Amino acid sequence: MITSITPLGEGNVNETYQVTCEETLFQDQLLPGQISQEQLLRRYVMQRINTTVFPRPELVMANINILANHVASRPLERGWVMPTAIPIRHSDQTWLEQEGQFWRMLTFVENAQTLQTIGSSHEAQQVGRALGVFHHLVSDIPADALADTLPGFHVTPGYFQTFKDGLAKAVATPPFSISPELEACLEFVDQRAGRVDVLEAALARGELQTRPIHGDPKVNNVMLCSTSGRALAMVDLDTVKPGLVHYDIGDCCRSGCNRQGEETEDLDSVFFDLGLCEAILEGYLSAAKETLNSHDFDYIYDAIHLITFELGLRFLTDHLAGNTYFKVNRPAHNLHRAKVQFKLVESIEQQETSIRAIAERLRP
Ligand code: GN1
Ligand code: MG
Repeated sequence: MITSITPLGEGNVNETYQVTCEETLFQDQLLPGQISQEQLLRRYVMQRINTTVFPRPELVMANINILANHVASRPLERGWVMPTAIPIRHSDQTWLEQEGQFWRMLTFVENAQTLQTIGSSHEAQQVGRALGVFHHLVSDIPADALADTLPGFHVTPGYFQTFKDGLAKAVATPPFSISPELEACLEFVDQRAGRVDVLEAALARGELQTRPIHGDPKVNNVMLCSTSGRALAMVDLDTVKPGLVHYDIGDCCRSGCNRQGEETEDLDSVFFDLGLCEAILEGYLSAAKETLNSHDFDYIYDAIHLITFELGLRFLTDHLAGNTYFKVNRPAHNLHRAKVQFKLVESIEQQETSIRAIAERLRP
């Protein structure tokens, strides 16, 4: 019996709910120590997939099932959990389409919590380690076994082209005026146009390879044990697909090293925290070092810089398009989000030498 359905998380794309069910278990189904009524409450994560963003949600579910089958066949790190999809009653199908809407239910990671921002280097280590464990775990899934659920997702030159097209369209659609705030953002982007293909060019030269990636390893997609603080799971598996692990490494640092968080109003206080960066990378490499080669280390700085710029560009593009992709709570929300990311980009650029030195120090 369902006892409650409440909104969950801070996602910008899907709609997420926590569903609590009271389940009657027979004596032989109880786990050791499970005796009270309270412990028979079971939680699930129910989501309505945003089909504008994910036009083929059945491929998203297929990828999640590939992960589930993959991890079922191997020993996992102590306590590590991979969320799995719950099939609908009397079927193998793990989603339900009703009135044109796409719903699915996932297992809930118990005794765990997420952080919105990182407060200590121990937390940073664990967030980095979570991504490392995840990459290590999926590193032997052939990249082409996974569907590309979002073609173009994290291919920065593609986002740059979409931005240019969107800007041209907005300019040609009256009434359009460029505020000084927008002007500054456009100039900022223009100055960095020559760097958008740094990772894709390395891929084309064969220095980097396509592998399974998480696609959205930001801080609040890592579940940490509520008692020990140890990383237990990476959630939000919708963007798992073939790609460059660099976008993941960069995104984890982008998100984790911004102590103010993506939604801060206080632009002046935004900076990239070098100490947290070192701890995230240390944690990451403690689990994933053997999946990386020497070229991979060469591009760590570029990855951090590029994904931060890319997210700013995506917010800016959505602002120009009238906020059709990311959920917003005010018309200029995406413009402000873009400015936060661009502030972070500036801080990353100012610390380029130090970030490169950290990557060198951690090279095996
Ligand atoms: C979106 O919906 P959410 O919050 O999990 C976005 C990510 C961005 C993130 C920024 C599919 O993720 O790429 O990094 O917002 N996901 C998609 O907060 O576009
Ligand atoms: Mg996400």
